[in-house]
Amino acid sequence: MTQPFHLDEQIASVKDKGFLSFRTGELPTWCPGCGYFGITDAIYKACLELGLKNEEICAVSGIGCAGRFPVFMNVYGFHTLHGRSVPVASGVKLAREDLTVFAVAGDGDALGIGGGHLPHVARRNIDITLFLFDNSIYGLTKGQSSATTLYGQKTSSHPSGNPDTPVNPVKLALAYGASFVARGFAGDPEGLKHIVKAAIVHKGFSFVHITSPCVTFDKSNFTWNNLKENHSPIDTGLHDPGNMESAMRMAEHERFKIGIIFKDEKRLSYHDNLRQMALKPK
Ligand SMILES: Cc1ncc(C[n+]2csc(CCOP(=O)(O)OP(=O)(O)O)c2C)c(N)n1
Ligand code: SF4
Repeated sequence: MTQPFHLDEQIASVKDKGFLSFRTGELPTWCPGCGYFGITDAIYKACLELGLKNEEICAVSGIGCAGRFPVFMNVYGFHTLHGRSVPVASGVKLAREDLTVFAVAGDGDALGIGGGHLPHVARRNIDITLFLFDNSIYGLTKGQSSATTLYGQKTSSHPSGNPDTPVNPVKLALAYGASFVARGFAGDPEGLKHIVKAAIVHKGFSFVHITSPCVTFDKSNFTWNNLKENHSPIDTGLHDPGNMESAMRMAEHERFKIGIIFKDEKRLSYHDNLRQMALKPK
């Protein structure tokens, strides 16, 4: 487990510099132009604006380029096994309810090898936020097809085209019963910041699907140009995030709408549920 103040001298030099206080002194290992920079920036700023302190946050990741996130955020961190950010983050939250806990995962991490953890964290409504860094490819291992790779897309594992149908991350999260579901875009860090703040504040399991380009291994699908062209904000006058049917329709037909798709504020979080059950006569 990394410690939030392990780079004391470097941290002291960025103290009082707003969101930079969430930045570690580690040099980025991400490729120039990778969408993950914009996501990280949005998360730093959201935490700053919520008034969170470094030692009040724990970021847990799996393995992948996205998995490097805790190395770059000056908070408590776990860089765990591929696919296991959600169960480890759940464990941290169960042991330390006072912490704001993030699970960070790529599309391979969260929806491939780790996909089996999603229904359980959602149905238990454990109060963590999952940031799904979705670049629709395996970045770290050099461009193999992932669970969200487009049908027919040429990748290093499918040079003639991906024969598999991609999963729909938002539809999955809704179907599993996540009490907060939203989509953000790495190219809109300001909009993403607002979504991240709402997700953190939500009491219960928050699922944030973030589309992001892998500039090195995907030259055709999730490119900056394609993503910029296709994304647009949700029309809040037309969509009610309290309405599951409307959220499901959006998940199915509006794959690039950005904003809060679903929110159930009445449902008890896991800890609140336990407390309420303890009060009931035996
Ligand atoms: C159990 C296990 N299986 C496979 C791997 C190899 N591996 C490391 S990262 C990764 C996929 C990375 O893709 P993704 O999760 O989408 O994250 P990205 O690198 O795109 O951010 C794989 C298959 C591993 N480290 N551990
Ligand atoms: S390989 Fe892709 S996902 Fe990984 S750092 Fe480079 S651009 Fe980003």
